[in-house]
Amino acid sequence: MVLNMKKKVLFSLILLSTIVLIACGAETTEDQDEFIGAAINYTITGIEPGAGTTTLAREALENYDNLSGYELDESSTAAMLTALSSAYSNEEPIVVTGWTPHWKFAQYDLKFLEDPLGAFGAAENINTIVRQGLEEDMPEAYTILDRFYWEVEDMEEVMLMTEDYGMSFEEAANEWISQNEETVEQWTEGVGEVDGTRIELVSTPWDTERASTAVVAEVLKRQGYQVTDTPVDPSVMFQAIATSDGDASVAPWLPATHGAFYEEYEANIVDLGENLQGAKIGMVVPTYMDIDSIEDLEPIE
Ligand code: PBE
Repeated sequence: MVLNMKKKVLFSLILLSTIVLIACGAETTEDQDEFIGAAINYTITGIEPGAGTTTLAREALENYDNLSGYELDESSTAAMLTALSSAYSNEEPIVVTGWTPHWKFAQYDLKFLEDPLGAFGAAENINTIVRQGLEEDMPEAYTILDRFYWEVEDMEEVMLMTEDYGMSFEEAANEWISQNEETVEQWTEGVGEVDGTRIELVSTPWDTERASTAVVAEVLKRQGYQVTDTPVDPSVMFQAIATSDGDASVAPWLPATHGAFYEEYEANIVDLGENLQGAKIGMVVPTYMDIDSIEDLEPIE
């Protein structure tokens, strides 16, 4: 009798686990999509309201039919990274606005969602812009700024030194310069020294631009310039260069990220072209999520 009871329990357990297994196996990708939209509360975790990425994310929510009614949580890069970290450690779904170069791609397994409407552009460059008249007023600085060009890996090295070794951006820039003298020599070759001429760099507050601006600032200092750096919102950065409040910026992300600001001020700035190629922005998710495209996010019922 007792044995019989045990058998019954065992049988029920096997039956139950079989049902559970079948149910799980039957879950299609589509079911998971439906789960994702609701699970993220139909909310994309965004960054600063003034970021170019935010402008494009707002447009994406308007242009993708399936995202109608979704919200963009505009807060800060730090808040986005905190949300990403906690979702990631719990393997919970999350969709953030993200970009590369950035350490989050080294820290976590992440992927950009495909963007069939091109809401976030394709490959981005980072450009150097200067105020009108800089070439005549500060030819030495102009030449260095015009020549300044580096690779994604270079920028990542500087950012990594600040992340992993707790260096300031100034320290990291100096260290990078001492390890890359030949590259720096290409920017400064034949350029005369100046005697304390003031130059005002304008930048944005993200690590990518803190890294590039710190390197350019150090190179200009070694040439004899007295350099100031003012990090501001992207729109203010373009405005400052257009009105000659600032002299130069190595921070514009183009053609998409800061495209709208660029167009507004294009007539009154001098564009010296790319200083880095191979940047990218978009909607980013952990690779454990079973969606590949922005269009896979299910519409609100
Ligand atoms: N970012 C990093 C900035 C530019 C650099 C992509 C977050 C933005 O304006 O969106």
